[in-house]
Amino acid sequence: MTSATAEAPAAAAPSEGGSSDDAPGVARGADPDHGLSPERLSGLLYDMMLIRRFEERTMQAYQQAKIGGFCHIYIGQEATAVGAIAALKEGDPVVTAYRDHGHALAKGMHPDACMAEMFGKATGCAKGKGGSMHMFDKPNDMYGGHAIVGGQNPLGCGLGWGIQYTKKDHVALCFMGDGALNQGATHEAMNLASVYNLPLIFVLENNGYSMGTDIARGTAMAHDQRQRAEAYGMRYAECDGQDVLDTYVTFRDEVKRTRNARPINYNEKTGKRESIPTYDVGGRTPGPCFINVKTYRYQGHSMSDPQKYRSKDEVSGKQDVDCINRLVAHLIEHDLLDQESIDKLDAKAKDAAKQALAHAEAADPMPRSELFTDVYANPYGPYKQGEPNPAFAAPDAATEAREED
Ligand SMILES: Cc1ncc(C[n+]2csc(CCOP(=O)(O)OP(=O)(O)O)c2C)c(N)n1
Ligand SMILES: [Mg+2]
Repeated sequence: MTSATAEAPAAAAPSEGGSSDDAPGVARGADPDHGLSPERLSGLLYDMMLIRRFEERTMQAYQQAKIGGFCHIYIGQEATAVGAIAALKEGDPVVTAYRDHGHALAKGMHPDACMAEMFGKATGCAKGKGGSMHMFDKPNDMYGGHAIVGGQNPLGCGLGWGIQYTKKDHVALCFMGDGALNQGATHEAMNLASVYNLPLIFVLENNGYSMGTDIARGTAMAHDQRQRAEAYGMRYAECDGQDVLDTYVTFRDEVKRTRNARPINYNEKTGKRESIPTYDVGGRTPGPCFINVKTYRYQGHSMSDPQKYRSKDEVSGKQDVDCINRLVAHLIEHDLLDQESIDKLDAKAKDAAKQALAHAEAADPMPRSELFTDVYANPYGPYKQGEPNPAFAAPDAATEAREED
């Protein structure tokens, strides 16, 4: 979770700016606990278990038609959100795409609010108006959940710029899928982040597919994303997204490098740039960064996907290096956690998921009076600024009760 951030221990750091030649993996010569306390190691495991158990319940509820609309399952990718977000400190903002339940939970959203949102209930994080793709949680600095592919990337720039403008020492994480790589908005955002030297990390959740399209079919130079980052004068790193410790260590180091990004050649007094910035292929330290996380989703693109584009063997091969099993094996091998404690964590995650489902089922639906709130500054629409549009006026209690009959 976001709040407890480990101080960077003597790290088996990836080389400056990362390197595709580094063999990613937990065994980079560092201590097996990577300087993390037993509580923090248990926290990483629990957060991944919670996402998995929560989404198992989500799939069940979807199949029973209790959840409507599109629903994209994150199972398999848990180590990405958990490892990356564990490297943040409280107040560091996150924005992501529509496959967002894992990020929301890792950022500290209550599972009840997350499940109720999918059920369209009043206690959902967005009062049930956003659904699965729009998990938003301002108190935990989770800025959504965005359905337009690549649409979150300019928003990530906005978060980074806001941090810089208000002179806070935060870092923004902007997650995107590989399908977003070729969107115009992504290139615009990467360019701006570099020109302004924003405290922003673009996180490529590279699960190899954009719906049913293999990354290599739709993305030029898919095998070498370093060049994309370097084209914008940005640092580049990559990690094994099925290994939460490798992901954590990579983000810990890059977050540290990015946190102090400041405007380049900017005169505080005149408010002007005094000279034209120069760029290196390795990017600036501190400055924005692009991290390529190699991961994999086990389920289909959404809840309705016959998955004809990949073989069962391919999926089971990836499940063999599952992020949860891998951390469990690592913790046991190095005597960092015993089996009994691990079983307790899983039982706790199962209980939390079961409770979230029970909460969502029992919660009240969003009342009709909320239909036009949080949509426009003028709650009844942009038709006549400052005056409620009578056609959309909230019904009185008697009308609402009649309509429910
Ligand atoms: C601008 C835009 N174009 C097309 C779509 C339809 N669409 C929804 S999801 C998706 C695939 C995106 O894949 P990726 O970014 O790799 O994310 P993943 O599903 O793998 O998490 C597409 C093309 C969309 N939502 N927005
Ligand atoms: Mg993808």
